[in-house]
Amino acid sequence: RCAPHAARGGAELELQPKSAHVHTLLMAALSKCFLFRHLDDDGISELIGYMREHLASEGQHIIQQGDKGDYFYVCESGAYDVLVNGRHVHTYTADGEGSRPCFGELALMYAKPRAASVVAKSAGRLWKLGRAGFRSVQSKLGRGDLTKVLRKVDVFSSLSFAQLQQIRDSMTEVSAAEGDRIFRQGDVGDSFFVVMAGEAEVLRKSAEEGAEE
Ligand code: 1OR
Repeated sequence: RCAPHAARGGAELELQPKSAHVHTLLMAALSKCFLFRHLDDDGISELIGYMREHLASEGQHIIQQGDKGDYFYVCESGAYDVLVNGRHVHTYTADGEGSRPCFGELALMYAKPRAASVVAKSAGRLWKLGRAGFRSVQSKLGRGDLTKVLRKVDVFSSLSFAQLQQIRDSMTEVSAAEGDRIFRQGDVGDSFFVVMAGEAEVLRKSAEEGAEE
């Protein structure tokens, strides 16, 4: 396949072939990742094409807390410490036994600063996916895929395919401009939404302040 958004994403959206070994391990890692569970194997293969190798050296800061999000990472080998405000909270370890942890999704998904720092505890090999690749695949949902998304929603999990198609057919497409309110906290809930393209930010009033955060 060719890269349709090459003009916008630049080099990041050039598909780069991977060895069979790397393809298999990335396919296994990404299909387990909840972010990509709505994608079929072709969608995941496209993501893999957008991924780039990152060789980590011991002590290297892969992610710095507070930075803008640029990449999402899959660990092929090595161990990676997660620090929040300098405090160790977790370690990701790729053990060669099929455990290929992923990290760095939060800032890309929610357009928020990095929530933690990630530091290589040892040398290792990572695969990284840039924001443009992440977006281009996230926005590739057609109407057929909408049924697949609905199937992943917990409250719909007991419905048949025909029932899901009925729900899908009763859905209408709405467009929003930047800054538009989709709904407000406290409104009567009469619709639910699937984000087909773009980003939606969730704001909640804190109990004391009453200001949205
Ligand atoms: P990110 O894009 O914010 C840092 O960049 C990444 O570290 C983050 O995505 C997650 O993928 C990963 N809190 C925040 N980020 C974490 C945490 C974490 N663990 C891993 N990451 N924890 C809460 C600490 C109060 C630890 C939970 C075990």
